[in-house]
Amino acid sequence: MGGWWGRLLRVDLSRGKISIVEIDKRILVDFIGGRGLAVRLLWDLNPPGVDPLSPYNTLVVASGPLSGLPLPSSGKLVVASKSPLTNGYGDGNIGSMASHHLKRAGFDAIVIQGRARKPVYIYVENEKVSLEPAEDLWGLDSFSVEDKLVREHGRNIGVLAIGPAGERMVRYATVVSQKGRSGGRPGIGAVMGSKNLKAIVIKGTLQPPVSDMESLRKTAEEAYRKIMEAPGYDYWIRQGTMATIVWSQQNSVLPTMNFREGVWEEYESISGDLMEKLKVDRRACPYCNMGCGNVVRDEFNELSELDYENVAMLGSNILLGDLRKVADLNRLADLYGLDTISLGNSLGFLMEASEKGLVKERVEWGDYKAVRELVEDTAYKRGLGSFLAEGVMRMSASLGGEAVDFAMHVKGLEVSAYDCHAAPAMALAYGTSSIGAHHKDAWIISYEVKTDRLSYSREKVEKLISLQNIRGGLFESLTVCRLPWVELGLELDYYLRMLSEVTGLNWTWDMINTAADRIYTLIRAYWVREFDGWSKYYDYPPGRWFKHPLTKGPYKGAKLDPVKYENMLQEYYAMRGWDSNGVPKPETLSKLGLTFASSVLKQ
Ligand code: PTT
Ligand code: SF4
Repeated sequence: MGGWWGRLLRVDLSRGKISIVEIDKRILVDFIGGRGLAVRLLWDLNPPGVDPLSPYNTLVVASGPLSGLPLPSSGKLVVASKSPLTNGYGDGNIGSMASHHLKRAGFDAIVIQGRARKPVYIYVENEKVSLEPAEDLWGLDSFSVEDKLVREHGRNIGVLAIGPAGERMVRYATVVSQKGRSGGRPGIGAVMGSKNLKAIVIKGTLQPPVSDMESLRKTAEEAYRKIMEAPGYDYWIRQGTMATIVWSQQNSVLPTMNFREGVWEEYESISGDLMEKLKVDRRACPYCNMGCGNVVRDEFNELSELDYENVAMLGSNILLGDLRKVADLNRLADLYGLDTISLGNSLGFLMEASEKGLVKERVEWGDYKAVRELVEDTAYKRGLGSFLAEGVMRMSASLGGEAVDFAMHVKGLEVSAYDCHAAPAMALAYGTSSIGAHHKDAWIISYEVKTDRLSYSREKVEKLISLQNIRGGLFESLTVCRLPWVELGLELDYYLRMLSEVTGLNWTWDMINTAADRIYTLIRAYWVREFDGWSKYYDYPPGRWFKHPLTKGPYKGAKLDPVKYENMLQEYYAMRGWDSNGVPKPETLSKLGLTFASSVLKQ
């Protein structure tokens, strides 16, 4: 069978022990790879209730069956662990040569446990694996680390690294690669830091196993061509995700003033059109012919790679209407290894708390100079930065009272850049996402704006689950970029074909949907296992969207209805086979081959 090596690289940093272990191919078929494989490994290897920042937490770096092969946008990988931000399952997806090299080194995933006594990095060259001293790298920003490692090992490597924020275990520290790709929003960079692990360097030269190379080559050629011939291709190449600023403004979902509003009069000051004028280069993840990395010159003439989420969260959400300044904050976030979405939320929360007199410090909306210092202080956990480094759930808990309502998070993960006052299905998508309030599992907002926008219909719940299965299940397990499908309409059947040609198995949509259900349900079981007193209220979006109506724009007066939201949530649970508290039922676990989770959930 092609697609998987059936081998994991295990590294115990406490003992300095490195081993290669076989993994049952049945598990690989059932969980596909990436996120699916990661949650299965975390379930097995992590002791229940483990402290995410302790040596006993496991960090997984996982590829998928299409990784390492020249297929459309296949150069991504998943980093996953128990999250120090949410205390539940956490992962992120990074476009990096590390994906190519991991697969070509002969491994499906790397599993890292323990804590090194002194800073180290892991060096993998096919089967030759070593722990290398990293005292001279500790303290460096994520760009300089990569530069240094490239000087040491040559250009033909993949690097995953942390910056100062990961070292100091900021709860939303990320893993960074290639100076502008960053993943692991729920603090996967902090987990690396807690292990004294500064970087992972991978060089792989093997040919991944493929069942039918000739057919695969033809399918890939056809798919690449389809992408380039898509009507939206030229516009995508110009703007990439930055086109979403205007779209969000038009649809009243642009996060503004800590998600108080969904429109902003100054949106043109951060728009995709303006970005085009500042654009000096375009970058792409490996194997991608859609290259959406928009590189601009920032306030200090430095290069910064912009995406919608970064610009909305560090622009409209904190009322900073100057794209070069926003680009500077974005570059700092990459250098330090801070998630821009959680950072933008934490800053917005602080500004609102300051405006309301809930903190003694004064931080004005849009005050670039103050924010710039605060970003650095957050990465280094200095002064007010130590407060920001905790994320909005903990910041609001320490202030108490009304602050809890305007802390924009679900399960501790800050909300990504779509306002939901007038978008009930998107609110449910955040509520039931597998890592907290992230849009990656279901960007249902694009469907919602085209249908009966304010309804809480059953169709929306069905659509949500099908999107979660494709985006959060299929793409996160294949570890392939979803944007050729989302943005340019590449038919999903191409992925089915490629998966069949690589593995030699006859994949059907039934098999994919069952695997996706299995993955989603095991992730839910993992959350329930880790939370004493789990309840459905963890699946509720922030209080603001229920209590504070929009005061501007086409949806002025809109807010969510708690009774209708609860009905929608119950419909969602019923469709997934979970009980009225969102806990998977024993028969659902059994149907999905997850009976091993049953006894744990019963406890
Ligand atoms: C992703 C989240 C996103 S989603 C964005 S912008 W987006 C932010 N990017 C950050 C960044 O940059 N620097 C930083 N310091 N923090 C950042 N936080 C935010 O992280 C990203 C692209 C994008 S750009 C999107 S939508 C798609 N996401 C995919 C996904 O999740 N899965 C998948 N199979 N394909 C995807 N394709 C697209 O990839 P997280 P990347 Mg990212 C700089 O990491 O944790 O998953 O959160 O990975 O390689 O940068 O590509 O408008
Ligand atoms: Fe990377 Fe963009 Fe290509 Fe996706 S579309 S693989 S995010 S460059």
